[in-house]
Amino acid sequence: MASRVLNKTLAGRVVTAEEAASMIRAGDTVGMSGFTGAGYPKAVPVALAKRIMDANLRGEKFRVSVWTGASTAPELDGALAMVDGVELRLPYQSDPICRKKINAGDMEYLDIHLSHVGAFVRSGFLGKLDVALIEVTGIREDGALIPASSIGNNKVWLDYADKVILEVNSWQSERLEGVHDVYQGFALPPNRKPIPLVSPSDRIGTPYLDCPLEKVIAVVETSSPDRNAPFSAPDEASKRIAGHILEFLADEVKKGRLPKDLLPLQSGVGNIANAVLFGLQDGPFENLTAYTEVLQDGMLSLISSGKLRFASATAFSLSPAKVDELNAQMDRYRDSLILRPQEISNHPELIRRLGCLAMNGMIEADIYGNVNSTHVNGTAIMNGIGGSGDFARNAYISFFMTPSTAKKGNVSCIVPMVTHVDHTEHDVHVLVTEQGLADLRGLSPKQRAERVIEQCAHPDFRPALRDYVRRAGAASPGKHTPHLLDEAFAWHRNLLRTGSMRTG
Ligand code: 0RQ
Repeated sequence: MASRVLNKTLAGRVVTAEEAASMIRAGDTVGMSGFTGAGYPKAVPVALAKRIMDANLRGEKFRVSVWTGASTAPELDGALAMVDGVELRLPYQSDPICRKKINAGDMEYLDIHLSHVGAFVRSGFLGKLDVALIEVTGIREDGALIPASSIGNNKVWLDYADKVILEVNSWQSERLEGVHDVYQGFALPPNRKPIPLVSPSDRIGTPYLDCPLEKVIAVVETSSPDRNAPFSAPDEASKRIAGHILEFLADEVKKGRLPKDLLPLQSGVGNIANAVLFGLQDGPFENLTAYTEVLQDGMLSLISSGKLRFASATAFSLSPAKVDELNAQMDRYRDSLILRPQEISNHPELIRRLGCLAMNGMIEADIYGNVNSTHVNGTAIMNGIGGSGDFARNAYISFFMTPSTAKKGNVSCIVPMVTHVDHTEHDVHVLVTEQGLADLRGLSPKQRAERVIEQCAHPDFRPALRDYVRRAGAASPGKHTPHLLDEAFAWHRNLLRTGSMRTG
């Protein structure tokens, strides 16, 4: 296969993954590409993990700090965590080995809003970036980089790293060229200007990433697929959650509070998000748009059926079958989608301006509407906040969704007080479980408690929650948000002790 490194200078810097990995030093901070398992480097992290393992065997400590766009894959997060090679990780991960190391206290983890990462690096808040390790689809003759299946933080890594290593992955479709839109106008206060985007389809940048050639120390050629998981059909609870949301949206349109074609959709990843997208497929809404982080199978299906007019994101997260379909029909899809840097896909200014409808998963919510998206029982991280905070705080309507129970029905996902707060009662407009939907807009805390329990809690846990509210209302010293603090946490203590929130 012909090389995709068309620039002559960079063609002279092609090396093996092992040679490239040898250019990364112990203690370096490495900004890697990758967002929800798309567009992450696939060869150098594995070679680096091998190098770290060899160093460990010699009794030497060798760790790096890893910054990415969001979650990556076993070849990156898994491989490096397995050899204890990661000192600090940011901003979002969902890797089981990483999770274990973080929760064991063996890896530092900075769980920050996805939109903040670029700005924090530009401002110098996170310290120095030594190396950028970026997967691209190809390098043009003029040295311009054709981005891959995600953009994430690649621009900021390329701008701020001292040295750059490029992985040119021939598995990525060459027809991705032209899909991306890389905004060039980032600035720090007091020089920031309005970002000129008023519709999800606006192009405000260039199709390529750029990087001074002298910074590129190595180019590695690869040919490996993204971590594309096969698609699993939505389960019954997810379908019911989707049904409640679609009914609610139709009612908002009827009341004149949403236009007929709704507002730009943001949708998280996973079973429930997919179920909502599938529901939209059969629903009454036409001419939809999406302004979101991730384009999953359901989004592409909505585009191909003509329901979704345009989708803007920073990454794909597709099943192998959908990747094939996308690549085969890229010319058709190209006019209907854009991938942007995550500083733009998740920008609060733009989310607020567009009036996104934000739909994200959660671990638990409390009766007053505070949401925990990240921690199991208050201390152990699951994944991270990801982009949910960027969207929830700034959305036109912010939905949080979960099955009403977890762990075979032993754990209520509606509790008196969440053990960790990612989204406060002020940012949460609508809670949805398979039991029903609680519209919390315009309600006081006590009114919210009643609605959340009656609409969202599982019937098995409703009596205990009602009892809690009644007794808290009587005994709580403050009557605005009544609580019995010891008892609120007894729910979680029971879970720690017995693995269940059920009493008796
Ligand atoms: O654990 O698999 O070990 O049993 O949490 O739960 O039901 O499979 O749900 O995959 O949709 O994830 C909030 C984690 C939900 C996700 C979260 C346990 C449950 C299971 C997963 P097991 P499910 P999902 C877009 C926006 C934050 C980031 C975000 C998430 C596991 O949606 O990470 O929104 N969100 N980003 O058993 C104890 C409870 C539990 C519980 C669930 N109450 N107590 N365990 N679990 N509820 C994407 C990006 O930003 C990139």
